[in-house]
Amino acid sequence: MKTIKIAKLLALFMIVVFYACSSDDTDEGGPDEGGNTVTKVQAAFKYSISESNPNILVLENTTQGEGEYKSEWDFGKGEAFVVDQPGLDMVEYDNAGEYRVRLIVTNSAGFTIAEEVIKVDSNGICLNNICGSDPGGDVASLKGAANGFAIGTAVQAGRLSGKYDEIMRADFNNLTAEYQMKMNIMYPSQGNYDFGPADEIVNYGLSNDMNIHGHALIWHNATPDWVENFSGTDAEFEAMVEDYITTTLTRYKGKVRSWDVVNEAIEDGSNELRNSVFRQKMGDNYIEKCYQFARNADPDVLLFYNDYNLTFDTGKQAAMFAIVDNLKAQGLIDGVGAQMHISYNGPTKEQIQSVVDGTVSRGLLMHFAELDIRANPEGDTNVSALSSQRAIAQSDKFKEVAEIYDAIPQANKFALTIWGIKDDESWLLDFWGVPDWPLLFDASFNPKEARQGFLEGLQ
Ligand code: 9MR
Repeated sequence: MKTIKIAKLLALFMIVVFYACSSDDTDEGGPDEGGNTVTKVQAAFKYSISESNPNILVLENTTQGEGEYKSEWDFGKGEAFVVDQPGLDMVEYDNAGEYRVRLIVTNSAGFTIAEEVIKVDSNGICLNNICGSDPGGDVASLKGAANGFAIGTAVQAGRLSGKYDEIMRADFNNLTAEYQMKMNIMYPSQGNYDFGPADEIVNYGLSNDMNIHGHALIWHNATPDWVENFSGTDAEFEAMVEDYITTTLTRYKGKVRSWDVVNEAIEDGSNELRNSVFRQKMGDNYIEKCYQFARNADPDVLLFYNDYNLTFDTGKQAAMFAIVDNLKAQGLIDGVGAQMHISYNGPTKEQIQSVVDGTVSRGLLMHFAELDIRANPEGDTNVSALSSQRAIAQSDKFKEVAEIYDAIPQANKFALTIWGIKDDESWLLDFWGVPDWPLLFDASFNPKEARQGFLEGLQ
């Protein structure tokens, strides 16, 4: 079993190749000694993790340029630059931390830089920058079993200690605030931001080597009253939204890895854009405006569009991809969040796969967000406990979802997020008003069969 796992992991290391992003200085080039115009050479490199040693980064200089130029590496360790050698360069990272790897290419016109940040943990270089995974090892933890993607949970600032803390540190490496990073909480009255609970969550996550997924900047269901009843002009409204997005993203720059910028913009039934206050005041293109504000505020943060019922509702899925394609054409989106509020008996595997396929074919990151699996979707009010039959069916569905996610190409993997820790605190209980047990842990924090199924699906 373990041999198979290791072989699978090695295969994975071979396919995962990362392309460094490039930047250059402002110099546009100039004449060489012969009077010919020389242009700068654009630095470019790929990297992968060594098949034989997870602490070794394998670098390939893929720069292509005319004439004389020099390539030098900065491995991000605070050491002198190293001149690039023909063939692959190997560099070992033995200490946990974050390293900025840069390739600097210089000619007579100036220099350009390609760079990539890598993360290292006790298991070596983190695949896809997701630390805490050790899929080749004997894994009992969810995050440890996941191949190059994060396992997330929804979290609240009041639930960061005791058993919550114990479970989160053991199983999860990605956090989404369940409600405290939404506009009604972070911007309760005009001109007064309150980032207290959000800060607690972000700081907790960062001090435990977890990624933070910001959720959700613009959502019609978490818009404060003062915004719903905004008293200024439309131009003032838009300036206020820009200030809100800019202030929030600037505060969490380098801390929050990704944001749901607009959440659930599609109207139920019609699949038209919801007529939210944002649309009314900023116009039909309010979505792209919000993503542009986010991109401007933090060009490095990953931007997602997040919505529900994208699996079985093909009309809604098409409407979502239309929004996403428009954003993508302008370079304003990095990923799709498909909320997975599902049931033990549906949607089908094929329906779930369809949203994956659409996302992968567009070259975007896939987030399975907000996963919970209803065990009582019939709404039976007479059931008082989760039957063993339903527990198994639910566990099988968790396993299926994990398997579907695990099979996504590495370059499109991001995170699979469970919407809460324990059954009795799921939002679904209030929402449907019937008994249910939709999560991985029971009311006493005991792992359920669902957790076992999910773990097996990841392995
Ligand atoms: O589960 C969340 C609940 O605790 C909050 O009170 C509510 C309002 O902020 O949001 C719930 O989460 C929602 C998520 O943010 C977006 N998709 C639907 C989720 C359930 O309503």
